[in-house]
Amino acid sequence: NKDTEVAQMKDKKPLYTLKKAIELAPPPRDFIAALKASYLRTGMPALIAEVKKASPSRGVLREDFEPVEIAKAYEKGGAACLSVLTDAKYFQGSFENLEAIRNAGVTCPLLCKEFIVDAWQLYYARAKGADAVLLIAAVLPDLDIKYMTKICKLIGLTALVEVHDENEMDRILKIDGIQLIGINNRNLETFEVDISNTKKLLEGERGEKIRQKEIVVVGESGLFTPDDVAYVQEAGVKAILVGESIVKQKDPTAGIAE
Ligand code: IGP
Repeated sequence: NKDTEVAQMKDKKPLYTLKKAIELAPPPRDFIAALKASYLRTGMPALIAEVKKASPSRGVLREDFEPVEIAKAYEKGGAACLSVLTDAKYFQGSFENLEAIRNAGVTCPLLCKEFIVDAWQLYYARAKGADAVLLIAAVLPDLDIKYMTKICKLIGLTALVEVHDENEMDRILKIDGIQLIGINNRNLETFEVDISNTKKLLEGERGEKIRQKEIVVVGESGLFTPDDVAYVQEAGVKAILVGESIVKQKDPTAGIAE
């Protein structure tokens, strides 16, 4: 599991070496500013395009997977930001992919898509070129979310906090300083996808509070058609996170599949 994996990685790269690397690294790119700029320019939800080879629910999505080529194609195709899977076990991703994309001259801000269970991973992600990280409410207690969002701020990372039900949304809305929330339409336990989840979690008082706090909301998973995008936009999202539908296309510059 992640804890053992992280313990082994920590042994190779203790925190002080990462802190040094971060001091020397180029400044992070502003993930939220890129989303807002894209939304303002197009009037459509900003696209966070995901570089993902495989997933536990769908298996290998693309045999000829070339992460750098896909990232460049996404950027050319108008993505505001990119999400790069680094988890090896379930998604066949890697930090090498993240670094390679960063070093290939891609200018979009990069989200490191990893199961974060330990603050050390935040420093590691930043050292490997990430501009943003994912914090999953389903696996992190409130205190960890608070602590980790503070560290993110200190080291210049944007935290995308992911929720998938009302209870998680309510927990996160009580925490100060959250700027970016992702609503996952996929249930991580059953893998069932239902895009009405985005709408459900933005209704009523919850939506009200999100607008008050000026939190940017990302609709995540299971988006395939322009109708899907219009539906989540109507629900109130300013950005979408799309993997399968675009990674599978012959030409990933073509945007969302019809
Ligand atoms: C993308 P899709 O259905 O377009 O491929 O989904 C993204 O939302 C999904 O990969 C994802 C994910 C996650 C993966 C959302 N949250 C957490 C790993 C871990």
